Amino acid sequence: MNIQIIAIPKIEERRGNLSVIEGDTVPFEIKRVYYLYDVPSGAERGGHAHKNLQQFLVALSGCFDVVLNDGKEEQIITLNKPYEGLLIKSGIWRELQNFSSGSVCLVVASEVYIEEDYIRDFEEFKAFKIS
Ligand code: T46
Repeated sequence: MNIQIIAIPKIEERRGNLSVIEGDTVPFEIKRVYYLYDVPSGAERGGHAHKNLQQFLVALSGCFDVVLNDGKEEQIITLNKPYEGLLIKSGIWRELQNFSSGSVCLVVASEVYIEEDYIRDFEEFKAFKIS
């Protein structure tokens, strides 16, 4: 599947840790950053794929599961470390679930927000994958 776990450099000090995402951390030019927080227990996010967008997801706090589907197979990745992230290339259906209390999901994106880039219907996604 076209995903990858990428380590984020960590600078450890007695006064705490610092991690930085910059140009060479992700394989795309960073155009947008957003984050999911205050996700209620049992709520799910995502439930779509992107035609072009690449994204890098990091659990800045807490943990959650990312269910990925490339049209052929499903894979579940649990994110729970602020010093590693999940690169999701284009054309992959994702659902985010099992958010722990207080969790924060940082998303670093390769493009600005374009609603036309979304495929929000799973049947449409499967048709997109075989076209
Ligand atoms: C993804 C997961 C992890 C904006 O106005 N600008 C933005 O940059 C984004 C991301 C969203 N929005 C609006 C569009 C909707 O009215 O915010 C609302 C919620 O968006 P959405 O339902 O797409 O949110 P999630 O959490 O289901 O999905 C988001 C990303 O859209 C998606 O690409 O992979 O987070």
